[in-house]
Amino acid sequence: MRFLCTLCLGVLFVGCSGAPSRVIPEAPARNAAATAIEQFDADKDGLLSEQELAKAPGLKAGLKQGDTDQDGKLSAAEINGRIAAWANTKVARMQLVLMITRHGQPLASADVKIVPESFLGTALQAGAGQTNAQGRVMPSAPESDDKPHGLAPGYYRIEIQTANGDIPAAFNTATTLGVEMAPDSNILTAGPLRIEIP
Ligand SMILES: [Ca+2]
Ligand SMILES: [Ca+2]
Repeated sequence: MRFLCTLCLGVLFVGCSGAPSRVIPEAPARNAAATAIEQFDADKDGLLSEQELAKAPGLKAGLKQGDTDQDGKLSAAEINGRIAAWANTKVARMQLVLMITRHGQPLASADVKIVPESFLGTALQAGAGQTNAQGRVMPSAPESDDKPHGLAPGYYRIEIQTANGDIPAAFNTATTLGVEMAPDSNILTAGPLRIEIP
């Protein structure tokens, strides 16, 4: 059934098998939105522009989804709106499927880290995984009885590295890649997130 859900939706919602969803305490810090503004609002207008969000690729990935007044920027209220939306879904963890290619070919055996944006606090756990021969990976945070495979809703940075360390910094130490893990994320509902490394 889990497999079927993945097929149908591209994104697996915990609880889609009909079992009651459980809310896991991987919740963002209460002051997360204010911290984000504090960290990234370089011009001090109280809003985060696309340019300012270059330093927070996870949040930037959620710009379109969170920008309810459509001014091209995120306010603290808009970020709080997304955090509330994550909580309202009562989804504990969701699956992220990545397809990674380099020079157009599947990138096998690459280590992938999915790191929560630091302003979210310490409750969210980072995910990890390694690509298979097809360049596919479904990273997961550490699992336990009440924490199934996958990632809690949130804003995450994506870091990709290989054993010989030859992947450009824009894909790892200075990553420009991010994702908003949310059931209504327009990135995730489109299917696997495809990443091409030059
Ligand atoms: Ca600003
Ligand atoms: Ca806005």
